[in-house]
Amino acid sequence: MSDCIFCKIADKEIPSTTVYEDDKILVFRDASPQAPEHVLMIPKKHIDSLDEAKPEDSELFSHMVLKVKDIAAELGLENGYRVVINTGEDGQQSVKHLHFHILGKRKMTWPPG
Ligand code: DGP
Repeated sequence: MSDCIFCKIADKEIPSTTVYEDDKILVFRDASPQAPEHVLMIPKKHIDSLDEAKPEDSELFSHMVLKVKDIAAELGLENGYRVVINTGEDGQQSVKHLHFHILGKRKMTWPPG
């Protein structure tokens, strides 16, 4: 999508700090970190949100979920971490390109705000 900021990050039109990359996904540091470690995992393919998940993307989604623990290990999150997928208006999703927040290096609270 030409006007999508995360597509532009995936295409390297907008710079970001890459933590991990392969042919399907990019992991980069969040510009507004909410924890000492805060990265975003995105599919390179544009998908608006989790609400748009389709069966044909099941391989991509399993790849993303299974990569989380590798990223967490690389970031040194051996004490635990939180994965957040804000979805839609009530979920406070501000960027309409599916992304997993991976946050760590502090004790999280519950319930979320
Ligand atoms: P959400 O509110 O769940 O849609 O999260 C969007 C996140 O994206 C938010 O934590 C800030 C981050 N973000 C927005 N624009 C940029 C950007 O241009 N670069 C980076 N690295 N992060 C961004």
